Amino acid sequence: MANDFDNEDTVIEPRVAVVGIGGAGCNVVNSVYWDFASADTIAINTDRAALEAISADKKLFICRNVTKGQGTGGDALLGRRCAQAHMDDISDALEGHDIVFIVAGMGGGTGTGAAPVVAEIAQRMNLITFSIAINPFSFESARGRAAKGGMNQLRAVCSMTVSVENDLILQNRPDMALKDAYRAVNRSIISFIKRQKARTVEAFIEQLRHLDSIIVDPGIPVSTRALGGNVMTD
Ligand SMILES: Nc1nc2c(ncn2[C@@H]2O[C@H](COP(=O)(O)OP(=O)(O)OP(=O)(O)O)[C@@H](O)[C@H]2O)c(=O)[nH]1
Ligand SMILES: [Mg+2]
Repeated sequence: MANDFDNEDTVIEPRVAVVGIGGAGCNVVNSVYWDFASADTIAINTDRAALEAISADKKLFICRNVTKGQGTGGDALLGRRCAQAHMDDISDALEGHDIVFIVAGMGGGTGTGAAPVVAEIAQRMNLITFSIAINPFSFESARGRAAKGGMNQLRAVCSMTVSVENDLILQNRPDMALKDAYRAVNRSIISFIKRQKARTVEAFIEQLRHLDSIIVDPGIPVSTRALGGNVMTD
């Protein structure tokens, strides 16, 4: 049976999700939501009010029986437990996507604790997963050690993890207000996501185009979500 790629007009669009975790991650997702339409946005937080204040295609309030909905107060173990208590909701939200960008600020409790859990779920679902970890300003010295721990955990589960330094923005503009500094860093994260998304989508489509020339063992499942159909395996 000929596959869909015999027809050059076939449109293949892998589905992309940007997942923000905790305050910083959700702020980035909010900007992505208003900035470009070609990615689904998923916001995850233990803080109900913060989640309500932002826009996203899907919001996951992860606090069931763990916090009172007011964040973790910087407790990364609590953030991890919250994500673990909602693993099914997280995989349901990721379902149907092919490429995922996970964004979280390190040093607080939710992003630091929950982002590695989300990255692990995405990897287990065989999604192409990028993690973007925002390192706190060095003046937030108490958060440095927790941030390092979160970053190491993220790297251990997701090889495509990049770190973004909040500090860098203040090197050129030391008197910038914190709010503006956050915005500037978030803008550069969004540019990175756009560029990386374009590259990854292109590579993804190219690989799918050549699927018919790849010998696949019968019985080995091949992800064909983006095809919207089945690929023959013999
Ligand atoms: N670039 C950027 N950094 C941010 C932003 N908001 C917070 N941060 C940084 O991210 C770190 C973690 O903060 P949050 O994301 O608010 O923490 P959280 O994950 O919500 O954790 P808890 O509130 O403790 O549960 C902070 O120490 C800041 O340095 C933002 O909008 N942009
Ligand atoms: Mg928070």
